[in-house]
Formats: sequence, structure tokens, C-alpha cells
Amino acid sequence: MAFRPPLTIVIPVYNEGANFKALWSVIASSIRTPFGAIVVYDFEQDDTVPVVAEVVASGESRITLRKNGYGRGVTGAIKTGLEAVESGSVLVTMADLSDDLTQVDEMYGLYLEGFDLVCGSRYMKGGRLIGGPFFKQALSRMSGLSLHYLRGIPTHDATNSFKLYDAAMVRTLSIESVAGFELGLELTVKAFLNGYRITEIASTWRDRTAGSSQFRILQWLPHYLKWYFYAFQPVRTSERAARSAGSSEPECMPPSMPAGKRRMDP
Ligand SMILES: Nc1nc2c(ncn2[C@@H]2O[C@H](COP(=O)(O)OP(=O)(O)O)[C@@H](O)[C@H]2O)c(=O)[nH]1
Ligand SMILES: [Mg+2]
Repeated sequence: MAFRPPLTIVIPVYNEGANFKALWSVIASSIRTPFGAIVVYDFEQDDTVPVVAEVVASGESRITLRKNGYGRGVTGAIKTGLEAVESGSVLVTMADLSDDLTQVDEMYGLYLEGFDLVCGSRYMKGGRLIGGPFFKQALSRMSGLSLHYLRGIPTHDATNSFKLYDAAMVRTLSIESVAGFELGLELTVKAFLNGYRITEIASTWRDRTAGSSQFRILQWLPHYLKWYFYAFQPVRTSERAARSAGSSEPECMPPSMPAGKRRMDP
């Protein structure tokens, strides 16, 4: 089934049964933009699955449950969700209530203004990061700030997963990530190198209060480093020029999208 609402929310889950109802009530009360959501789980026994089924049975028609098409792991789960979205915009958010969902309508507004990637940003003015292991925080902050100041990527927080993408752009950037949350960094770096329009919005990230983190810093670090160094390649100026000339419009616009969703010169 193809997903065609103006906004599709992709939520990877790993035993988030204790969080899902609270997450859904925040999503439903914070987001005014018409949306659908794809919840991606890895295995049938995941304790999120019955809770999602209960919410759907209570009359919530905007949720689709999907099994990770790439076995287990959060990268495959996010990829499964992204690949199901054919047009419009797609937001990736976490199920453990770590992201600031009150920002989503504004993120969607920036997308309508012509941005292909809108990044939730903990390290710009007004952004915050609350909790989480010190080493993970420090690495993520250092990489985000250095990619911004040394490389000119238009966000201070490239590693954050909380991002809104143009679905057509995601379809052009073939995903190579295999582990952890490197995928958000990969797409940001590739969007930048290919001349897509990127912006950011201050957001607050909070560590979870229920369930447990699956983050594996040492195991995933080499994957993050790969994309970090990849970012220092030259920008593909021909791609950028072609896009600025308007030769690569999104294939399909959501019904509510005004004609203003056009790429603009960076
Ligand atoms: N499908 C799937 N989702 C996962 C996996 N690991 C984490 N997640 C989800 O990804 C989100 C963030 O995970 P979390 O472990 O809290 O990472 P942290 O916030 O960086 O500590 C949550 O929604 C998790 O349920 C996984 O192996 N498979
Ligand atoms: Mg978390």
C-alpha cells in the first residue's frame, strides 16, 4: 500500500509498549497537519504490537503497523518506513517521547516553503538536550557543530534522527546505512552534497523515562565516522545547478501543497 497523506510519520519501535499510548496522545494532540503514521517493529513478540493494535481497534485509522523488511535493527526499520512513502513529506520520530512533537507543524511549514530537509536541532540557539549518556552527547554535539562550522552543512545537529524529509528526495538518495541511527546522518550529508535545501528548527530532545535504550555507541561509531568524513567531499555542483534550474521537481505533490513548494536557490 502506498502512503500519500501530506505528512507520513515513521516510528521505529523496539518494545515500546510502555510508551506507545502516551506517544500517540502527544502526536494526536500536537500535530494539526493531516498525517498518517507507519509503526515499524522487528518481531511479532514485540510488546508494542498489541498496544498499537489496541489503539487502532479503538478507532484510530491513521496508523499502519509494518514489519521491518530488513530483519532486525533500527536502520532497517526506518528504511522500511521511508520506502513505503511515495510522495509528500516524511517525518522520522522516536517512540520513547524523546522528540519535540509540538515542532512538527512548523517543520511541515518549512517544507512547504521549499525545504527538502528540515532538521530538529538540539545544538542551535534555543535547542536543548536533556539527559542521555555523557559520551554519546559529547560526540553527537561535536560532530553536529563541526559539520556546521567546518563543512557548512546548514544544521548544527546532523546526527539527530528527528527530521522531516521530502519523500521524493529520499527516493533519489539511495540509502546505504546498515547500523544504528547513522541513516539520519547519511541522508543529511547526501542531501547537502547533492544541493538539496536544508534548514533546521530548535528542538528539545529528552532521554526516555520508560523502557530501555538500544543505543550502542562503540559498535555504531565507525558507521557514523564514515558519513562524517564522506561529508567533506566536494559538493556536486552540477546536481545543485540542475536543481536550482527547477529540472528536478518532486514527482508528486500532496493535494494540500500550494504551488509554492518549489526548490529555491540556496
Ligand atoms: N524496529 C526497531 N526499533 C528500534 C530498535 N532499536 C531502537 N529502536 C527504536 O528507535 C527509537 C530510539 O531508540 P533508543 O533505543 O531509545 O535510542 P536512544 O534514544 O538514542 O537511546 C525508539 O523508538 C526505539 O524503540 C531496533 O532494533 N528495531
Ligand atoms: Mg531514546
